[in-house]
Amino acid sequence: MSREIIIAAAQMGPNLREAPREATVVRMIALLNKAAARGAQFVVFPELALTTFFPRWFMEKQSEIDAFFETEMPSPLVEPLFRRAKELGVAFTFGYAEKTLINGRIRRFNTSLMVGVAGDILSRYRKIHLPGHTEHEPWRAFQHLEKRYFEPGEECYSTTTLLGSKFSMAICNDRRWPETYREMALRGAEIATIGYNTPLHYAQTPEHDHLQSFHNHLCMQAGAYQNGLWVIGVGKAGYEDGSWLLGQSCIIAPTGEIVAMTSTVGDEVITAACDPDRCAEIRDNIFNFSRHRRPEMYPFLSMKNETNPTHSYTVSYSKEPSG
Ligand code: CDV
Repeated sequence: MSREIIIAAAQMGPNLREAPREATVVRMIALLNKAAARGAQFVVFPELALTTFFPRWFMEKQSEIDAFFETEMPSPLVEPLFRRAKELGVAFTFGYAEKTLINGRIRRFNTSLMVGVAGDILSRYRKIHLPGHTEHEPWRAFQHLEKRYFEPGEECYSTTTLLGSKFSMAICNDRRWPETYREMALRGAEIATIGYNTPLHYAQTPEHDHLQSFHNHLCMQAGAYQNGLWVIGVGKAGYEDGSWLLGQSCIIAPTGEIVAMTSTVGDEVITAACDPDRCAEIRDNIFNFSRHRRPEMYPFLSMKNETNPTHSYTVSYSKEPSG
């Protein structure tokens, strides 16, 4: 029996800072309806789907920063999205800024949730690879203060069984790291979901700005192929509060082929029939881990950066004071 799942990537256009969050949720529900009308059983929304990409601004007042965070989920504002998905019997994943109390300490994470067909939260992922910097760097056209506003997630990638398949979540910058896909695949994941907000301008190496789209697909297609995974990469796109964000959201087969891709930088749904059994085309053959992989020959992979003698290379290459 086929385990095929119809998956939708629900790309979002810009969320402007002054846009009420209710209006954003209305747009997400419209995308959900459109996806369901096309038969989608699972819908993937972008990173920080409820707000503008606020790490682009340096803000000193914690109350100003906290205005972008959610303290409960589903919050009353987001509840209509959960309710509509449940009515439609559609599972979904989306990203948001999470503020939470852990052992008496307030913590903030860049988080995504996986929500099942009955509207229940099945799993949570907190972004592991936080890009950017912690201090205000006025030389940049805009800031990338994820390292200031969020703490890195402390839980490893995990898998969630849903619709008869194993899903794993990652967020934006995670997609550039080969370890992300390998860890997921070693855990048996068959479908990786990755929401992103990627500015077209990269301040440290602006000579790479024209490569943003290429690098986006390069890393996700390689991750899919080298690990025999479906990859669903979904952006928040378009001109958002003074910064152009990359679109080209896509659904990638375990062969590394893009099987669906958006063609606008606004709200747009694409779908594909994703058969998890196709992972075996890769995993039973060219990347059969148990037959061909040689972990004992890759000892540096398990070393921490500071104990790895080649780590100084990356430090000395940097042109600007921070990453
Ligand atoms: N939201 C992100 O993680 N964005 C990064 C940018 C800073 C390069 C990304 O990897 O797309």
